[in-house]
Amino acid sequence: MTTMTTTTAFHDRKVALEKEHTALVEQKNSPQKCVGNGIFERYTNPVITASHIPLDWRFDFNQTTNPFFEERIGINATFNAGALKWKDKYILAVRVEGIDRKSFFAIAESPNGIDNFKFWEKPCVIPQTNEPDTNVYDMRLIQHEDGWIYGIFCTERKDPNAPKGDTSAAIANAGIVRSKDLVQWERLPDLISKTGQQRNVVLHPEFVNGKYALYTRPQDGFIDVGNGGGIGLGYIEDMTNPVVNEEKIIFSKQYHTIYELKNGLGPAPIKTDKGWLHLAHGVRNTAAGLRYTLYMFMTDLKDITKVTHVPAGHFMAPEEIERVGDVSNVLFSNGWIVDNDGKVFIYYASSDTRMHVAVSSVKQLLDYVTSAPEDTFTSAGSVQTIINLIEKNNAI
Ligand code: M1P
Repeated sequence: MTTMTTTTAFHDRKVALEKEHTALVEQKNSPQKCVGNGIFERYTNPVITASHIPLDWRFDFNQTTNPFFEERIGINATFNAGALKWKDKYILAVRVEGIDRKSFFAIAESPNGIDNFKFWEKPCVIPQTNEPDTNVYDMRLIQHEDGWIYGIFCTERKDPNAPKGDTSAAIANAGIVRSKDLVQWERLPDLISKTGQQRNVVLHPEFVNGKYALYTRPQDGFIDVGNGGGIGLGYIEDMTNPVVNEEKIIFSKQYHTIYELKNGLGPAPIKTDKGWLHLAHGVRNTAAGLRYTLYMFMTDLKDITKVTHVPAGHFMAPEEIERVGDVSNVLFSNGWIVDNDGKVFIYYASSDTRMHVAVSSVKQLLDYVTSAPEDTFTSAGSVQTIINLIEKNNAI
């Protein structure tokens, strides 16, 4: 290729990519046109995809060292984002996964919560403990009443006891950072619990009897929860020495439900005058592999170990394009934002690939959680639940 051609290649590709990127990031979003279920409204476009990642994270802009304006660093996926309303902006702490399979965190902000999510200048730098993380993911952002913003995430390392030749055995635990500005992060020790591995660990936003309350998900193995599992609750005296001595399972996995195989809490719960609203994921096995759906439940305002309401089945399941991705048939959420007017932005990822938003309100979610029928755990029970509704309607 002549100098003239490389010059043209560099220039043309740079201009075209910048135009394409700006159009994508600034694309307006709108609710899907269907009437829907009345509980939430899905939005048409994903809010963040791998293509939203800034060009200067991926391309060398020096014409001498990158004459063809080739991509130097590929991004594979953007998903499982923590969320926070901060300084009037809708903030996502996105799990960005490079083509090298490593995940890291990057903050993106939007002025309205539904579109125009733009990444901050650089990805988050997470300080290491004495035992460096191999991979980090799924950060929950929690504004705690102690004044810190906590980021609780999964840290994964190779299992030192893996048999020779086993290159995939890993150990998962909860890593903890905190910040006042979402730029400088203080790394605290990883969670110390007695129940094996941990994923989906979430901090309750308020003190409970003067202690930090932590939702956990103990598991025997890296993928399989084994004999463990369920959403647990434990207490910590001091986040700089995060020892949980006891975990009480407050929501177990259960036979023939959408959380038969495992479950895990999503974002930190939302406080309402009727109780704490929770969003979680449930996992069941199928001939086509694991299916992850989202479900909701409510716990008592004063006794957060007490589950008071659980609508049967899923709250949200993968639909259309959401079904397809790197890990297909998965919806996962670890972030939602409540506005002062009660509007709730539910940020969810589909198939470990991209981020979406659905919008609801505290009133709608409370109505759903307290009025949708609970599981009867049998087919005959499900039929009776439907008949009860038909007869109620007939009586109008
Ligand atoms: O691939 C689906 C999800 O699997 C894990 O979630 P869990 O521990 O509940 O099974 C996590 O790796 C999560 O990031 C991923 O989305």
